[in-house]
Amino acid sequence: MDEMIEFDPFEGMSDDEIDAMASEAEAPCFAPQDGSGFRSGFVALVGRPNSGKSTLLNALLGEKVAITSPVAQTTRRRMRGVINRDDCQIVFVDTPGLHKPKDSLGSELNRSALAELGDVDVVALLIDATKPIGRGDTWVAERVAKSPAAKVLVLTKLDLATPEMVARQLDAARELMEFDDEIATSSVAGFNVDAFVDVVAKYLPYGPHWFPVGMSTDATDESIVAEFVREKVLLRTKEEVPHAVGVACDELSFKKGGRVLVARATIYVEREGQKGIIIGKRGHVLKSIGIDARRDLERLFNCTVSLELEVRVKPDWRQDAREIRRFGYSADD
Ligand SMILES: Nc1nc2c(ncn2[C@@H]2O[C@H](COP(=O)(O)OP(=O)(O)OP(=O)(O)O)[C@@H](O)[C@H]2O)c(=O)[nH]1
Ligand SMILES: [Mg+2]
Repeated sequence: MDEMIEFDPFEGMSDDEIDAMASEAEAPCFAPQDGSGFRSGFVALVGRPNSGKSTLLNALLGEKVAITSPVAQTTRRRMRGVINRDDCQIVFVDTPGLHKPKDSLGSELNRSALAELGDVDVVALLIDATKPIGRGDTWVAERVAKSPAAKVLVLTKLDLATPEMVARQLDAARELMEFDDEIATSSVAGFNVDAFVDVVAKYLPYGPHWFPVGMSTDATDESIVAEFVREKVLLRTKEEVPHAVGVACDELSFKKGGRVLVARATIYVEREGQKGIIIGKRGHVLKSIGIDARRDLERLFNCTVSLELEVRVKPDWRQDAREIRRFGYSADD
């Protein structure tokens, strides 16, 4: 018979030392007993179009990374913005506004926003303090309520609302669903933006940095160029035109040791008439789109920007899943 060699992993340890080792093994990672552990996690900003999600993301980051406009469905790409504090790292996810879709693009935008509900630690439901709560909000709240994440009500645009409006809106929002927390903010006035960070930080699990500390967004330089150009189109056109516009950045490079950004982008529309509107008389609309987009890009990239723009027609691209994906507006991107 083979001789058995007995191995005692606790050899030489006292009972107290063994107990201490066992309780250490059970303790969750990064969670010291004194509560000083590092927290990290994901927070989705969701809500109806125009509720102020992207404006809040920019206010949180302290710089303009996401595009914003009064046009519904401004945001088409989910974008992550990262905040680093000594005690936590919070990844905010800006999502497209939830709405009743009219085309394949609209359905894709909804899919993209709804996908976040199951994937984050906190869902922040943004509700505009100045707009009556309606059936659309009920539809959104029903979906948010099903998320396993903590739910925070964020009343937005406080600078535009009277205290009476705020009180009424809070009551109406509380009727929609049960929230774990609530806060009223104004991104424009910078009111309660930091306090919102404090609120969501409480609901994050203990965890590591998910993104390098110097990284404020996961958006590529190409997508930022395309989106900044699209924002300027949204701000200059009306009715159907803003919705029919898709922008692709065809070329981007940094020259002169990073002091100059050279980019080329194409603005796509669905009809010849829309092309004429975007170019304008003697090209003046397109020129001003380029000037304004360049100014914002120079501020963000902190360098000189050379931007070349072109306008093309791509009939009915909003109904074409392949084109939607090519622009980067697909929920799977
Ligand atoms: N006065 C004021 N206006 C705001 C505030 N937050 C957002 N807005 C304005 O509201 C409009 C919509 O803001 P966005 O941040 O683009 O809204 P969104 O929820 O991202 O919209 P979608 O991307 O279409 O879903 C813009 O014209 C913003 O300037 C605020 O705190 N105060
Ligand atoms: Mg937005």
